[in-house]
Amino acid sequence: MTATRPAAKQENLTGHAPFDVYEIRKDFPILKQKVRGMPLVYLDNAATSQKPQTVIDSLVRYYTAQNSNVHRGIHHLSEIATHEFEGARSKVKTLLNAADDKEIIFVRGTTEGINLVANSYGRKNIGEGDEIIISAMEHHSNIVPWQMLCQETGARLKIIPINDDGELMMEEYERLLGPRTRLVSVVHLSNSLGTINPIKKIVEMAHSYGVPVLVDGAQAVPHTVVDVQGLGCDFYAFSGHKLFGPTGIGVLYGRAELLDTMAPYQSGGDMIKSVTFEKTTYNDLPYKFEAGTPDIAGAIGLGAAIDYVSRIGLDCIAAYEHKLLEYGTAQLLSIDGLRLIGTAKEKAGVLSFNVGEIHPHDLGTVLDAEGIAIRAGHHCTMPVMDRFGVPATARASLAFYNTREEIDILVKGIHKAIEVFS
Ligand code: C6P
Repeated sequence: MTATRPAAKQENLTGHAPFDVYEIRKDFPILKQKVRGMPLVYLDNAATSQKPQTVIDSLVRYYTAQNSNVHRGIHHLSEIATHEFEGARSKVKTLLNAADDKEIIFVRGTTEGINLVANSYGRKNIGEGDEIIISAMEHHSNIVPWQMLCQETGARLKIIPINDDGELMMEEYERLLGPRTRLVSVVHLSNSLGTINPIKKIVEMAHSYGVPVLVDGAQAVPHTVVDVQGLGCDFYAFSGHKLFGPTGIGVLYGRAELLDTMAPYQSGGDMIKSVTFEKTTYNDLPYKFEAGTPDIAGAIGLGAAIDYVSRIGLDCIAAYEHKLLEYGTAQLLSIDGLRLIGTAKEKAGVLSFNVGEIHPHDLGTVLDAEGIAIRAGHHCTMPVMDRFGVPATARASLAFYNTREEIDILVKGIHKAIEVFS
């Protein structure tokens, strides 16, 4: 967008190189677009984020000069593709601070990562009368796989409730943990409330009962520093497309010790060592869980996205976004009749709100006419909507390329919607 650049354009946020949002924006070609004749204001980053030129270039380079299947050929191109693909795995390992590359499994996204654990770990270790703990702020992809497992096995789902600010009620969690608990699966950063959950504490409490923990990191990985060893979690899932990478690629981190005990989720090529009609021997980690030709270009693009955010620094990104969230919160709360949903003390860049009696879809339509992209709906968290007694919210979700000027444009757009509907 062509926002006027404030005099003090550079901010030194964490001791990294000065963070210049206007320079950063130049790396994202889509942000230069006009939408409905207006400069695009993209505030739907929780749904999917935009891609820097380096990610786009990595895909073009792969398909132009490197395209080949991985782990199969002995020819030159296959060696290059395999090297790049496995290089991307190492970048994910470093990003998450996993102990070993073999703990990084490429999947389609967070949804597939959770389904993998439910189907493989779940089917083996969870039975009739056992309990799985999730929370009231989960995305449907961290509810439905467990419901299906419960239906199949006779296990029961237990829900950690949330308070009026959208924070987990930790004393209730403590009450739910017990000898029947077999797994805890919680979101790190809520996509509809912005709440950042105390994962380290959640893991410590579960582990005191010998219970493993899966973390849905779909929204956390693009906006915070994640250290799976520091958190102590057993599984951690995220999606490449929310981390400024391509769609169709994601990651399931799993502790090798647990992954080794689990059966393959899908079967076919690449996940085997040997096959006869009598017997098949499975491959080692991580290939045991990667049946068929993977999304090679997607993984390479994800690697490029990791390089990009690492150069800026995820701590720097988190600090910038936090300031933007504070600014956005203050601006939105200055609007008469606006109700912010999700006011946790520990919060990241998600602004979910309702304005008077205006339906979020109507609000979204007025904003769209101004070139502003937000999401309106239940955000695949219908139980959160029920908890707060609303059918839907309007949601502006931030990324490090968003600016204060864009927040101001959003606020102007909301005022326009109020005029239209009053
Ligand atoms: N949330 C949103 O607009 P996939 O679709 O597999 O990449 O990610 C699923 C998912 C899981 N957990 C959380 C916390 C999420 O936010 C999402 C995706 C998008 O909020 C699309 S519904």
